[in-house]
Amino acid sequence: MIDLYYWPTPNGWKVSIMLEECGLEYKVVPVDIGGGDQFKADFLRISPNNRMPAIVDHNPIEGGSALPIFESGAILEYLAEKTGQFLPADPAGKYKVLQWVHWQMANLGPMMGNANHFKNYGKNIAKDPSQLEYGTKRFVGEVDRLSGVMDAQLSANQFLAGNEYTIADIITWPWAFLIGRLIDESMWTSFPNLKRWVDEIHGRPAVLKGEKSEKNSASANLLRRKKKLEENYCLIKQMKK
Ligand SMILES: N[C@@H](CCC(=O)N[C@@H](CS)C(=O)NCC(=O)O)C(=O)O
Repeated sequence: MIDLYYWPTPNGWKVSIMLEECGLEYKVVPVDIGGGDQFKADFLRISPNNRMPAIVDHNPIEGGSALPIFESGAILEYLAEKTGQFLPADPAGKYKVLQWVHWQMANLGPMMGNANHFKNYGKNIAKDPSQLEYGTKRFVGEVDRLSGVMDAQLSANQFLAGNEYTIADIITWPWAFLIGRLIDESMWTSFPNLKRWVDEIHGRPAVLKGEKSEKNSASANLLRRKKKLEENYCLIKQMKK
């Protein structure tokens, strides 16, 4: 059994989609990042950078004690190695895929996160809206450039790392899927190959399940509500003392 420390965001979906694709059994442990769960000592022991997703594999590849892993790139590589799926074993094939995995981790994810911060989230934080202008221009511009990089690659290949669906696609899709929402839905017309790939992957049953299955959102919400009830119950008990 694998514990998935999760909250429904693009970085969380990468791992829920991978677990669904691999057919692995997992239990969702909600990390309510709006409520501060990522700073709790128990979680920091698993993920010292106070970010989800993270996993704990109770049956690690080579046996032994439970194995915690943080950072979605490392998690996907580990699950691919564990199951022998979505990552070729031969070095040439493997690094063809891993270079795109690292590309996503260092480029698309951070640039989209920052673009979203300056364009949307920052409005609630910055006192002066002009403080957001340069950041918005810089990071939205980067997302546009990166969309072009993917579009060019996908004009010559069915998938990001060639003709096979791999962890490069699984790790990139949850962010790429949201580019239109972040910039403008009209951007898709400039990147038809990217759009073709986004739609094709969205049609995969495991992607649909990983992205918004009952399993993830319902159990995350249920567990969150249960936790709140327990916390409230503790509060009431303390107040009565
Ligand atoms: N590079 C990390 C990024 C993870 C990340 O940024 N997670 C965000 C949610 S999408 C988070 O946990 N944020 C909590 C916080 O900022 O305190 C990965 O890919 O695993």
